[in-house]
Amino acid sequence: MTNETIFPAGFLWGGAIAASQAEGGYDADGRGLSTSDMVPYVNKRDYTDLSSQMSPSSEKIARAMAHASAKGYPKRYGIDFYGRYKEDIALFAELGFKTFRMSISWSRIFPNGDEMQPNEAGLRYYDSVFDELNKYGIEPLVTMSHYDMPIHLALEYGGWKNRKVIDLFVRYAETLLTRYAGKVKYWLTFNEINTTIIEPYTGGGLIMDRESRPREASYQAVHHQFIASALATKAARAIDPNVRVGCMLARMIHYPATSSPEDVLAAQFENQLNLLHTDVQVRGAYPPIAKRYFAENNINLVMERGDEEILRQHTVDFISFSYYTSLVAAADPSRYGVTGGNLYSTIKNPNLPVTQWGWHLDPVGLRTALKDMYDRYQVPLFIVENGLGAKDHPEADGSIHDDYRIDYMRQHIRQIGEAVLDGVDVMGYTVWGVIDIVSASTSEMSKRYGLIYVDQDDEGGGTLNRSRKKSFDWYKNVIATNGAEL
Ligand code: BGP
Repeated sequence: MTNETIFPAGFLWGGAIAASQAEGGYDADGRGLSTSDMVPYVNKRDYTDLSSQMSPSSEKIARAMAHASAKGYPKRYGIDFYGRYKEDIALFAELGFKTFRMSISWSRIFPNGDEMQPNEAGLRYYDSVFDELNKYGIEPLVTMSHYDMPIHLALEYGGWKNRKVIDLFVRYAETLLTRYAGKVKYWLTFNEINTTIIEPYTGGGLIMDRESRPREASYQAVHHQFIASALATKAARAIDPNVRVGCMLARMIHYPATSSPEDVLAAQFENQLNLLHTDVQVRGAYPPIAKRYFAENNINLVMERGDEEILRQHTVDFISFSYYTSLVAAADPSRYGVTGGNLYSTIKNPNLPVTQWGWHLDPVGLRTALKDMYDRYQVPLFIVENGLGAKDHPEADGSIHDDYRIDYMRQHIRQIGEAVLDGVDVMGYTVWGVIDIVSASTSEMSKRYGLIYVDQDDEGGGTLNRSRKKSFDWYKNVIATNGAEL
């Protein structure tokens, strides 16, 4: 029996990957080394200490630069989407995708990042990928920078802390917008732009052992990314008026640890700091809270004359965001044995189960996040990342009964439907890691999100063969019924 669907006609169902976690081909056709190529695979890491994994030291980077192969650096080989994109896109078409979220590897287009001319072989590769998607009627949704930038810009310029990188990014963005006008309608500038605050190397190319004032450096970097994003948005409108540009936020919704007014205030503050990034890119200005926060944390932002006008004039058309989990904030996090403050808080929520990686399972939080943001901004919202990282275990016949992933997606899609009934304008949903790819934070393959299994292990061994998990047919039906059958 087909239920009446809640989802609007034209709802953009699909899936998402990132170049640095999927492509491989790290040195193919003139591509330059990227920040993501510097992160080695380290087995049995402490998941609460992601920074050691996601933010390599200068010494680690020097060692990686001298390592002239892909072995031991999972993001250099990914799952060979670079060579197998036609096979993978055929699977996405079989799923019935309306859209496919991917990113462009900046160093494939500008190997060092500061060249005057782009690498034609890199541009040609993405022409082929977009042509393949459009052949199946799948709308590309493209992120310009998803946790990667040419390592040359990190090493020689200091990453996004250097204002000169703005012009280099705008040159890159204009190259993409011009080349792919008519092929790409939906653009995102920076993936999870708030990650520059949480993991400054991953988000902003900052090498933290060179930074004497890390927090100030991170906010200076993200300010430059705000300007770059606004100028890229301005360029988009000039080059191809048919495109729509979105910002992209890791929505990290925080609940108060108790109903005490102090804990409520602490949670509100964390949510304000998170939404600062969408405030700037949607409303066109820093929120009032920023002034006191910067003053109290000795963050002296250097803004140039005209910056405020740029931000005000060139705001985005829609908000895209990732949602995986919810967090807990407390006025005194140390009462819960948490030393690093509330950001990326590890305070446990006693009302919620957790994943194998300790992330709270909270589908209702997605509805809350959607309602909060729509109330605040009244612009269309797009969930471009949501999914369950889990250790999948193939049966003897190779099949994978990932009912846990179906259940996760079913519960979260149900809550999106509730938000639609609440009046929220939701553009679409792209499940994260539609095909197994290298984990961003841990560089593992065993943290699998995919509806498509890839035969590759954490050390890079395996056939790379693709196979459909149980969730593949389930999601195919969700799309075919426009969300009526979950
Ligand atoms: C988001 C990133 C994605 C993806 C996802 C899952 O922050 O935008 O790139 O990796 O997190 O995270 P992980 O792969 O670390 O489990």
